[in-house]
Amino acid sequence: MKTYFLVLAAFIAFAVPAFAETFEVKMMNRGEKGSMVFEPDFLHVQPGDRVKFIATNKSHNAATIDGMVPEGYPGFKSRINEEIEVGFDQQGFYGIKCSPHFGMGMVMLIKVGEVELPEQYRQIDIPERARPRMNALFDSAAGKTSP
Ligand SMILES: [Cu+2]
Repeated sequence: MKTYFLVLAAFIAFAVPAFAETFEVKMMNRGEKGSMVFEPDFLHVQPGDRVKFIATNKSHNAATIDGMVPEGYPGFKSRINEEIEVGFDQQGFYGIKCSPHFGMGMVMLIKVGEVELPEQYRQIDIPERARPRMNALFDSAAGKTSP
């Protein structure tokens, strides 16, 4: 039984990257975790997967946070109210903000592949109200709590 499970787990691990998925993230004025949120605010995807940012409510965008992207990644920034789809080919962690509501804590985190959170991400200077949400996301990404 145990051997069977391990074989099955190995099969799934190899099989998954073959099917690129597209995930949807809503940009909302109010969600389950309060006001000005990405929902969900944490995604674990595989290289090649895509994330579509949906303008559920107006006046939001999605942009990478400076210093919270893998080395060499140029970053992205959508226009306000724009619905964009971003492909994530490079493994690593991507901190995402809504530019107008960064100061109100509108952030999310995307983990691509099987990687450890770089410790320097916790040192990046972000607005005071974004800090507790980001720290919670870092902790859940590190497996300390569930998102
Ligand atoms: Cu916003």
